[in-house]
Amino acid sequence: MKESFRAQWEGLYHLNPLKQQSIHNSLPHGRVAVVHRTCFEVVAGDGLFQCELTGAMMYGRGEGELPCTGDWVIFLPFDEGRGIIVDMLPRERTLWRRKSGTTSDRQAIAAWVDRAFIEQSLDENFNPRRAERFMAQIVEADIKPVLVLNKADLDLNREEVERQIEHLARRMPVFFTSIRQPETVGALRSAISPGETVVFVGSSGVGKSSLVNALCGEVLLATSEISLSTSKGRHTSTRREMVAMPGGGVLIDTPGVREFGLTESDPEALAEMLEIDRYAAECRFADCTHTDEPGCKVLAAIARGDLPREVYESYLKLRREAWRFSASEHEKRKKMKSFSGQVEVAKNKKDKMRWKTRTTFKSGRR
Ligand SMILES: Nc1nc2c(ncn2[C@@H]2O[C@H](COP(=O)(O)OP(=O)(O)O)[C@@H](O)[C@H]2O)c(=O)[nH]1
Ligand SMILES: [Mg+2]
Ligand SMILES: [Zn+2]
Repeated sequence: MKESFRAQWEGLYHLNPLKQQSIHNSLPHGRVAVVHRTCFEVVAGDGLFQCELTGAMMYGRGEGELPCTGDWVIFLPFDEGRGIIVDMLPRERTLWRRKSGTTSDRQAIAAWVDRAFIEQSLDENFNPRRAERFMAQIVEADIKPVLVLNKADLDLNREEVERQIEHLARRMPVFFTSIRQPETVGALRSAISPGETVVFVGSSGVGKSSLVNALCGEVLLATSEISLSTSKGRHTSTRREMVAMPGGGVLIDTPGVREFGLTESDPEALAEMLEIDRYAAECRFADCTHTDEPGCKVLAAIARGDLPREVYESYLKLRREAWRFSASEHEKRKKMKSFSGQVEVAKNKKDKMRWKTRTTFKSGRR
């Protein structure tokens, strides 16, 4: 059992040097494979552990700072296959989901990600605008994007699709896949290097879980078909999000993510990603917003038909969103400041009171 476990996770399990920075560095560490409500399944050097959090871990952090799939945690093992998480290593390359539409609250989806596969299916789900949005957020998180267009067996006009993603194909690798065409799955598999962590993002139903299963050559994740069927033969009762692909690579499946807003604002990076910067450099004004200025070369490129209007509109929308987000972050920090200010004032008052009582007491004794 342990042997096969080791073989399966070989390539995933290595020492994370950041562990040394933790005060708990004498304990074992591992990666979170899936988060249940309060239980974290941790993959470690000698097996899988079902872990809970210590009180300090649970209450000392905001929701966005709780361990997510892919995170490295340090845990105290007890019993067979059980443990308590006492610390979490500082995160790198994290993918976030924005929580409730307008606020800037965010929740971590996956951490320590090297590449994100933006998956869409070649039916009504295909949407270059959404792919642009995903690409923008992924690149901002310092993760490399890949576009995976699945269900290539369906007869969507391939040439038309290729025309619509021309600009995206210049920014990231593109794969056309189908779980019914093994050679396409094989091509994607050979693009995944040993030891790298790949997260699958995209709407529900595009075939993320199916593709992860196909890449691994076995049914590790429940797909919508399996979860709908009542067939008893299938054994997918244990939910997983992170799996090891035979021959290398750690794959993280995610449920359909709808709220996937930009969390940082870097209009220049956006301009580069959507190739607005090609024209923007020549605008008459250095601070041109490319909306109504005279001598704007971006607007000229649209008029000439060199820059697709949809891409430009995508750019404006993402830019607005990024600004709105950074504005709300700013608001939040301001509120926090004034709140801690009030706490200070209250504390000073209390100290003074205490001082007063004490002096009265002392003088009373005299
Ligand atoms: N025609 C076709 N159907 C697919 C393909 N990949 C997945 N599906 C089907 O799409 C549905 C959703 O798949 P699932 O993996 O659960 O999608 P997820 O929600 O993204 O994880 C299932 O019925 C799959 O059988 C494909 O390449 N071609
Ligand atoms: Mg799924
Ligand atoms: Zn301009």
